[in-house]
Amino acid sequence: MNQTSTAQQILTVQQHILQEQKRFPGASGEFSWLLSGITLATKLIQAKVRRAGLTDIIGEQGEVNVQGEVQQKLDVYSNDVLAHCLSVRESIGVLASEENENPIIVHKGSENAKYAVIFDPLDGSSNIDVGVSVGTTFSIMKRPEDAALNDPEKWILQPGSAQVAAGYVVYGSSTILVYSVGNGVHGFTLDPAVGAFMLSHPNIKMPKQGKYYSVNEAYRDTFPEQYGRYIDSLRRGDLGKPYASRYIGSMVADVHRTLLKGGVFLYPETKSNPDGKLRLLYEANPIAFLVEQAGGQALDGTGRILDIQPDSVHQRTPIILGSPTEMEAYQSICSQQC
Ligand code: AHM
Ligand code: MG
Repeated sequence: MNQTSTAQQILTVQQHILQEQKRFPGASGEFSWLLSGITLATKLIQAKVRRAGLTDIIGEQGEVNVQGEVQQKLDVYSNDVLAHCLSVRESIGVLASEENENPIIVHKGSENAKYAVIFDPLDGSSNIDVGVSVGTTFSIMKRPEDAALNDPEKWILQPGSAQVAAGYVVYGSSTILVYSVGNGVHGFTLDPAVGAFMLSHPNIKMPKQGKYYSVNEAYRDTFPEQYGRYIDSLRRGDLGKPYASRYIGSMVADVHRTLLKGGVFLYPETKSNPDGKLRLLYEANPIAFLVEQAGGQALDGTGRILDIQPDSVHQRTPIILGSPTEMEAYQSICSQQC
């Protein structure tokens, strides 16, 4: 390989975002500056995650968040870092996080503030103490024209189809950022030697069919009935071969595998979580946006996740997402009884 072809293959996420931005006439650069806040924060988070166990950062913070869950120290650190890196971006007017009860207004009064960023700073954080992958998810909404600066809920209570960008970072055996601005899905691997996210997975498309289903099967008896029949059908091999199961218990990691390898991931209603466990605005919506952009589908059991009109910041939703073949099979079972 000569030097020119090597250089042509090197594309950082910042360069990619700038290229994407050129598609929007009159783009000022503020959107790429906004996204660079996310890439900077997630690099700082991954550095902390990589050192968990070496510093006094694993374990519980001693507080309970708005969901009634015990906050881990890394939840708090990740939330603070994202809030800091994003609140210095002038184009952002509202921040909302899994870890904060209410959305935060930033740059109050600035007409330049036109985006809301909604995030889960460290999803799956209860896995940190045992060295399992965790992740960050983010969703970006544009301020509706009729939304006042001091009405942050109106900025963020929009259906997922209104997202202008969404993505996640998985802190796994490597650190990978996956994002979309509605023009395909692109993945970047952090090169730790240079501290930059490099394009490693251009234009991700889900395989038409995979070989895994991903669900917490311990709750199966409390799922709505169609899910049991669906899982049985996958195990029997009705789609051509019997499926195997993979479940990490960290949504970002389970979804990342499903995006790359195909298959299906589901977290339906259960007895202890009758509305599902995953949160619509900062978990289901960004993931559904990416899955659809990659050629898959994401449903709440019957309807499209991205069509749900939210009514509260932390509302939950059941979810089933996956490759075309698995989702068609689910819908066919559902059409008989759902
Ligand atoms: P969290 O946001 O409090 O970390 O919880 C969300 C996580 C997801 O990452 C994962 O899919 C799910 O909880 C696992 O739940 P369960 O242990 O019930 O299977
Ligand atoms: Mg979460």
